[in-house]
Amino acid sequence: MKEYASTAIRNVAVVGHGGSGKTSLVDALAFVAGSSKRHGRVKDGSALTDYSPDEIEKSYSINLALAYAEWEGAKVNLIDTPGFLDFAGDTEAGIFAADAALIVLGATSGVEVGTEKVWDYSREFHHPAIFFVSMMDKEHADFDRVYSDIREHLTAKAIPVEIPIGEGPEFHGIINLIDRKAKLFKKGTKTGEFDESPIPPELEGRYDRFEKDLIEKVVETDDALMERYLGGEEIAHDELVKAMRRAMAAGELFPILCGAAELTYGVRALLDEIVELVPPPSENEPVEAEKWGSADKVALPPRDDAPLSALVFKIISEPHVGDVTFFRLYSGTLKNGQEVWNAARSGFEKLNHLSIAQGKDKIEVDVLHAGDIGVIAKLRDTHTNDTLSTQGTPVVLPRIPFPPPILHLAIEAKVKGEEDKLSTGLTRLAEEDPTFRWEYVGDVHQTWIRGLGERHLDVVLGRLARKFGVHANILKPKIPYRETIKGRAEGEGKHKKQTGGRGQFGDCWIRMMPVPRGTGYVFADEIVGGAIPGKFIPAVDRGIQEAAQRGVLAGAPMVDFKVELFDGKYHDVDSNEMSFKMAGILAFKTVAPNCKPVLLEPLNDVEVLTPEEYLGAVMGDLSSRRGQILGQEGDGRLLKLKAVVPEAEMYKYATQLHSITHGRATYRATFRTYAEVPPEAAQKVIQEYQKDRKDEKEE
Ligand SMILES: Nc1nc2c(ncn2[C@@H]2O[C@H](COP(=O)(O)OP(=O)(O)OP(=O)(O)O)[C@@H](O)[C@H]2O)c(=O)[nH]1
Ligand SMILES: [Mg+2]
Repeated sequence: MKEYASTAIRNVAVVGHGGSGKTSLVDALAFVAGSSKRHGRVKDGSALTDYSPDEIEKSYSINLALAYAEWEGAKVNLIDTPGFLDFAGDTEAGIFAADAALIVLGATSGVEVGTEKVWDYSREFHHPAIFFVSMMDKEHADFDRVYSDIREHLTAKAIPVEIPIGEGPEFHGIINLIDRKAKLFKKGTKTGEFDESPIPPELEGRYDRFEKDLIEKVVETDDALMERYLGGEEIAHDELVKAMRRAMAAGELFPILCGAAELTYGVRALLDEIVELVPPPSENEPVEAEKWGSADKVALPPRDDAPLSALVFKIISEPHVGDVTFFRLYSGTLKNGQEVWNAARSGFEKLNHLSIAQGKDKIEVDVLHAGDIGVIAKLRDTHTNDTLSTQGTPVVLPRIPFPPPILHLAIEAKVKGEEDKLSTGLTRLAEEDPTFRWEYVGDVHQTWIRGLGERHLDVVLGRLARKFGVHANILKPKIPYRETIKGRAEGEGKHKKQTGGRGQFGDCWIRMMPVPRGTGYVFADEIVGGAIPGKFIPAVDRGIQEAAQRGVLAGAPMVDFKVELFDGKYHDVDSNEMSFKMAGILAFKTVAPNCKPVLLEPLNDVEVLTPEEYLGAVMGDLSSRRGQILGQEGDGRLLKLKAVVPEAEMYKYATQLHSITHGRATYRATFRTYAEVPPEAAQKVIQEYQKDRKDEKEE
């Protein structure tokens, strides 16, 4: 493997809507360049970057994966990312680790929800972007429509630098608008070979229009060029490319190219443009890192002689290999076998078999230069988002902002007794995937898993079965209700037992009343004159707390109430702590039902991001879920709708929202507060609880 200096590297994240042709394009880029020996296909499960067993089974990408194409003296690192929003964590990590985005669109589908998402991500990180309209060979392919889609939905700064010759089954060539040449693909070509020819006469008019648009867009970004252009001067090819490169780096211009990845049409031109237009890491601004253990910042320039810094952006466990760590080197060099320092975990890691990845294949290298992307197997204790540096200059790089989980399901091990295996597996999977979390929710006695969508959680459960041998049943998550009281009352709890010798005796009088929401539980000792000896009073308190774990309506914990213990009786011989605890339990059970108990439910703050056309449908659906609409804000193409919705009504919301908005809307729900359940809904919950209890008793 040749060594590539920082100036000869290009880091490109290949992104786009699900099924837009990213993986096929990555495969074609690596194959056409000669860096990958075989042209794989998603359909056969042989695509370079869809190699995990679940990807092969499902024929879509789940994990980000790496490939490279050596072209014109440069090494183009390609990060293939998944298009489904359920795996947006990897998409975001891939864009973060790259220097530019290659946004793939299907020639028949144009801009879709996923395209909008990746566009937003790439803007968030201020990455230059190239659009590639793929699948030009598909029936109903329409380049002009995709172009106007991009302009309308994403940016007016996008501009074609190529136009197709023929569309759909007639697609057979490309005209480059800068070098005035037509490329006619050789039928049956395996590596995108073409014959160069003059522009076909019937396309000259169309060509002239696009060429003029392109030149005008480019000179607009450069005052000096603009002046010369308006003065009637012809701008030379090299000058245009230079201006375009600068404008692209500054986010002022986004070139559009086209082709058909599966036929390898247009792939050579795309490689040319990537090498020519995407800035190498050596041109990046220094990254601002934190000096470990201090608030000081250090600027790390993308140079070999700068202190070492590398960010781990993905860890995946691969069959026969174990954990493979993907990292982006931001500064300094890395040598095979070198020892590095993980400051956040205070540990050294030895980089044995330092490699780069071509899909699942790992190619060992001697050294990597600043800006390159590499992989390493079997690190001891390094996690996604950790920084590798040296102990002499310990630094922490900016972290990838992974999206938080938006949805949860409850699960149980299918086979009783496998609970430990289940939790071990879930813990490992959560380490591997920063968008996946799990917890045991004591309130409802259920194990909850959280992720970005049903497809995401489905994949996680598939891995749980395959890698850890635990099969799980999916359950409807129970709602963690609470109970509280709205009135006050008082009463007695008397525990008395006479069994032969020494008996048990405890008697207490309590008063219960509500306290403000969020206070929890308050106990006041108001005993005067020793009606209950001081040593027994904490026992009464404990008894009440224990009883309050199961409220009087639906067995939910009771909260936000105060108990005043104001009187009682004791017996010199028979009284003990146990007796007074029992008295406390009985007192709670007697008094609480007389205090106007009510059921509380968790409410969520819900934010839905939706195109305006679906606003009515989204609002209607939220209202039918007892949602209270708080308002809406304009946010460019999308509107942000804010509402408060009971957790109990959120079940399968992701699926419903997807279906009423054709996948165009996304949402985020976060716990807001507990509030009283309206009487009718409360009645249902109480009845269900009582029915369950009856069933349990009968069993
Ligand atoms: N006709 C035609 N089909 C293509 C082309 N490129 C990809 N496809 C097909 O489109 C489907 C999706 O392609 P992928 O490469 O898996 O798309 P992707 O963007 O990686 O999909 P995700 O990873 O799920 O987001 C596959 O069935 C491919 O065979 C193309 O250039 N022409
Ligand atoms: Mg893919």
